[in-house]
Amino acid sequence: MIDRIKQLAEEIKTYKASSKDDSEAFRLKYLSKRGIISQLFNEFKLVPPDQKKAIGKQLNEIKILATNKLSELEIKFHVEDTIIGEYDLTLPGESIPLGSRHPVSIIRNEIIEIFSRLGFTVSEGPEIEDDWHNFSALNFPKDHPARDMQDTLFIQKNPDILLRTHTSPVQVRVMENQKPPIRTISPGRVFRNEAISARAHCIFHQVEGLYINEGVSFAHMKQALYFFTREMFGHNTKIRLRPSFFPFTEPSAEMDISCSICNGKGCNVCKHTGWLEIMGCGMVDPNVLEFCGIDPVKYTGYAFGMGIERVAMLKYQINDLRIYFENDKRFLDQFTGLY
Ligand code: 2NL
Repeated sequence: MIDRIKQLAEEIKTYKASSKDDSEAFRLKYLSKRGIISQLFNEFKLVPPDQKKAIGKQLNEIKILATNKLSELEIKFHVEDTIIGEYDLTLPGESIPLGSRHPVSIIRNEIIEIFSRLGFTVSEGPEIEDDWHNFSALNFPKDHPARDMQDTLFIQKNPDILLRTHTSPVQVRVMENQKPPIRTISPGRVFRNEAISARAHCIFHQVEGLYINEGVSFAHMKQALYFFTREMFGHNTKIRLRPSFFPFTEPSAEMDISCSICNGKGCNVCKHTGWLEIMGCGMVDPNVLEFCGIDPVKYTGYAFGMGIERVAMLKYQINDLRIYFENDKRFLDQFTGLY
């Protein structure tokens, strides 16, 4: 048997193939189920035990030899298969252009990423809301103008069902369902009954943030928002807070950032003030905590809200809101490669 294997090894080494058919013939002859090597393995069962070790080794070697030879032949004649007429199928294909991420998504992801570094989680909720979650739990008086048909898109009156006008209702639901400490942001689509212009749209996106714990102060809020600003707009960006009013926070403030276009010197973008308004914020009104089942004596919290389109406008120097919703390829293509 040893001699037959030796002879076979010689045969395999010197096997001459000049086509794919020859290569297939090689496979059938040596490596198929009924091929020579398979037959030898069958005969191996009858080999006396004292010879099994030596012959087994030879057998394994011949099998490896044949397998290697076959793959060599297959690679050699593979080309025949890959050229059809004048087409070489091995050539790389033409690349299919990928789409790009929408600037609103890019900025949203960036905001989420920055606040996640401060321990904020992401909360989401329904776009269709009831009066309680969108207005009443947020301390809006019954006759507040925001509740007006002119500002809010209603789906149903009495009981009122509406398209959320901010993402605060998401945070109302978080407060109703979780115990402090609560540290979350809620990005999402919001709806207002507005005439569409360069500065207003009936659909836009917001990120709101909420931190509730024992001993949370206005100073904590300032530092968190300052950190966010420097990460988002660059480490030399300054902030300032101006007193403001929201039904759901007390005290309330508007935050401005120093104009990144003119470095605060004054230009068209900042209307020669050196400052750009970026978000509203404040300490969560104790009424709101109470409405949502959180003890306002034990806990305090800060909250803030910003428009994503507005942040993107400042960052990318976009001067018309409508362009976000037109999906003009010339606009979208400028964000290729950003995530
Ligand atoms: C703005 C102002 C703000 C909040 C949103 C908030 C949410 C809860 C409780 C208290 Cl549940 N406050 N959100 C607070 C202050 C300002 O947004 O101008 N947004 C574009």
